[in-house]
Amino acid sequence: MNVTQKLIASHLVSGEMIPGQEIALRIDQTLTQDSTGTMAYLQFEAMGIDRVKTKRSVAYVDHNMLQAGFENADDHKYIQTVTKKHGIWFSRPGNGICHQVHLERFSKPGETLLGSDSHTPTCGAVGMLAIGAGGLDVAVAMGGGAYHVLMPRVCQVKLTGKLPPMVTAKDVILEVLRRLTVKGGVGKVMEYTGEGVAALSVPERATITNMGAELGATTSVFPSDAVTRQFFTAQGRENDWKELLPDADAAYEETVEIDLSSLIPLAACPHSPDKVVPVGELSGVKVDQVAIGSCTNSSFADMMKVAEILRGRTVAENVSLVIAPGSRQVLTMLARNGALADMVAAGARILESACGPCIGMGQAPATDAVSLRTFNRNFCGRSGTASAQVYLVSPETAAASALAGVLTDPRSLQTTPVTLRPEAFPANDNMVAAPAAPGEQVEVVRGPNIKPFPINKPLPETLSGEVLLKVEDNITTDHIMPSTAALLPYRSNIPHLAEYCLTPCDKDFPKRAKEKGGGFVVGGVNYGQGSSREHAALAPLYLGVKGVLAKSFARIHAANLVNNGILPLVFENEADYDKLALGARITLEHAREQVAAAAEGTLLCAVTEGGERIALRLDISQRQAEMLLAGGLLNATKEGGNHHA
Ligand code: MIC
Ligand code: SF4
Repeated sequence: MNVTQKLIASHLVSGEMIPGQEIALRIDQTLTQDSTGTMAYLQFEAMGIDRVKTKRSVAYVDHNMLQAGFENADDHKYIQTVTKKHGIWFSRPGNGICHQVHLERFSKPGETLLGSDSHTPTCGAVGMLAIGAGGLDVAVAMGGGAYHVLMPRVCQVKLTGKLPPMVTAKDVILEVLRRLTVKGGVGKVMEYTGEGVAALSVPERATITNMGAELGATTSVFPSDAVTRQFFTAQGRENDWKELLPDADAAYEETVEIDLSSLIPLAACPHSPDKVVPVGELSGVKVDQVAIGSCTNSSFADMMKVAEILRGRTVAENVSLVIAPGSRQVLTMLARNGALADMVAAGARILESACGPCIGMGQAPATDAVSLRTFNRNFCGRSGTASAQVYLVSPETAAASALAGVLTDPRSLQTTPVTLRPEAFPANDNMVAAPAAPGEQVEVVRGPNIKPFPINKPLPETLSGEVLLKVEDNITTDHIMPSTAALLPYRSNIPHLAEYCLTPCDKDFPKRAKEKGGGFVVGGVNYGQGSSREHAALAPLYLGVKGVLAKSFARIHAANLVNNGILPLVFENEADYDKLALGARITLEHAREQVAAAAEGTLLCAVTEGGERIALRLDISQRQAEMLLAGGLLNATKEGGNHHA
């Protein structure tokens, strides 16, 4: 078996390990962050379960950090108290970005992790099966329920050779994205193999597994080997380590080969992580902002490489350089060894250890600005400035360009930063609050910003409505439910958020949806790529969206739609996309019968006002059909289903 199969086989609750078939997995650990967590805990409370049943569940506060009003602070208080009550660990604000901290302090080779954030696969770097999902799925897992996912195809990424100086793990994953595109990983686990693996440190592996999310992959995984062991020893957690290697005769459904020694510095151009070109082709492009950090590239080693490049120099006059170390552990190390002083002396603006600019929480670039970021997503508008041009690059390219003021290939620098593998990290979990003892009284504090969330009704006999919006390929959840410093404080207030739903595509969408009493959205391929935010289903639900008709869907978003009773309908003939215009009326007669039959693979038939028949597929399991009939997962559970049993 390969590593992925071993992880799945050891956690299989039901289903067969045949690619494409639904399997149920036992979940050992969960994580949430604050922008999806509030909703996940409201849903967990709605399930009426007293205490989590996982081995470890951790709630992080790292996204909604700007406290421009009471809202974010209120949500933090809610998360802190609700987690204490139900047996969940609470990583306090300032402790760091969920994926970085979880990797450092709680990851465990051989275990499963389900997180309400699409970059949860980061912990695949140490041989975990780490998957991103919607908040409701994570709530179910906290309650001891299995996680349902399609058995993935396992794609081996065979690494040979060693990275040349100034070429980094970021360039490896950018190369994979260049070759496979943002939908190339759908339905797959990317498993890294080959002799090149040993040359990559755990944080380097984590950059690769983290940004594997941008391929649309179910997750990415590295073996747990001697390098992993050294990392665990340095974290003071050697007992948490165990070896996990593929068998010598392990088979894979697909193979991609990468010779590390042939790679060069790469950049993803606006506005997609797969628009990858060599940095050299962009050299000389004037840069206005450089942002270093995020869960992709904020490890101690990344920060040290940046500090070394900056030492004794000054950031170019036309550049604003911001740096956010990924965790308090990283920040502590930089403060102790003086690297922080080097960064500050060079003119860097130091941000707290959090997501920050990656999710538009501050540092929105100027109008038309060019912003270089070491992050993982450069979707249009995500930075908070619609006209900004965001490029994704390695920390080395970012630092070199910050000094030069123009996009610069870091190989032109005199310095040759080395990869650091510290022998001991300062491990201190004093900012992770322990849950209350069973039976101990804890009052859950709910601020006025927390509003009830919408719950769907059972599917009616006839589903009818107009096309409220027609969009193109690769629509992201940042289009469906934008996240900016202004909107993130309302993640527990769906009525407010809904006013902005799909507005980057059409500013009149919410108004139209309400006027028409709901209806349908029509999309292209890979609809809903990007984040795990369930709000991209909850806000449409609030506006009356009954179904989305698309050429194909991103995995997490499709699951979120089903969990909320919205039909993710796939065109059987892609050409039918062209037949549907804005305002066209679509009707699905005998919707309940059709949805029930869809689980067996039967096509659905929708009819337009002009009598045109459109064949649609619903790629759902029996379990999901029941959910859609009931009007979503919470209803299905209440009806006595065993979804969280
Ligand atoms: C993101 O990177 O888009 C986020 C913000 O971390 C999201 C979660 C969210 O929308 O809260 C994700 O990746 O799932
Ligand atoms: Fe935070 Fe950005 Fe990572 Fe999402 S991608 S978890 S916003 S740092």
